[in-house]
Amino acid sequence: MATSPIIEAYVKGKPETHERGDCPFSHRALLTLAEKHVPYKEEYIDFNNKPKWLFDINPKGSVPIIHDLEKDTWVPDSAAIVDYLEDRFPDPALGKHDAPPHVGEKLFPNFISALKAKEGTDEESKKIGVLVQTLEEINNYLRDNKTDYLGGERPNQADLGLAPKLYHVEMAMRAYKGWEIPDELSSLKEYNQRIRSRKSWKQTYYPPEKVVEGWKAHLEA
Ligand SMILES: N[C@@H](CCC(=O)N[C@@H](CS)C(=O)NCC(=O)O)C(=O)O
Repeated sequence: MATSPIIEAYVKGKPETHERGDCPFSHRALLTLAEKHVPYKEEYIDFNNKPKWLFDINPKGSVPIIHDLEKDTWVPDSAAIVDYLEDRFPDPALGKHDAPPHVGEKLFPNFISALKAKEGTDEESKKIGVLVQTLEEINNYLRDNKTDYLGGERPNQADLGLAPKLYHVEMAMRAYKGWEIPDELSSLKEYNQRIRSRKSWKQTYYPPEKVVEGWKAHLEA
């Protein structure tokens, strides 16, 4: 018998076709629900036609947002959501949104700078260099600590925050720059495969094409 959902998770996607969108912040919230085995139901927000209630709950109009159906509590913002879920469903513990280790914290801004840099310019090489340094920081932590996940033997919130962003880095840089994570960063590459083979990842997966399509609009802007 199917378990009734306790949480509704509103994420980027297509409500008509129930297709999940390419949001790394939504992904973190969904991974947290999946890793904690919370019964939840996904609802999709069409970014071209956001419902008015979304702005009443979150004036920024961003997702993810969760609705705790038992407590009738609404929580916007991925960091606040994972903190709420940690208190509400403490087992298994994943830590709060700022759980250590604090590595790769500049990953997303450094990736966006590299992605947006004009092709073939010195600026582009410099920005890709900075991105590689950030990836090295993550790689070296995993390598030196001989650890499967940033959280240790199991993922914690440092992993659930970073892994969806690493997915965007790999898929968007490959598609738009013909760039691959350097082979020397083998601990990072193995880590990406390891976390992507988890049940929680498979349950919350969206294909690389969604990532590529999502960044297209930003690159044309
Ligand atoms: N600080 C927010 C950021 C969330 C965010 O930027 N979400 C994007 C989608 S990935 C969004 O909803 N953007 C609104 C829009 O593009 O209209 C969080 O962590 O939840």
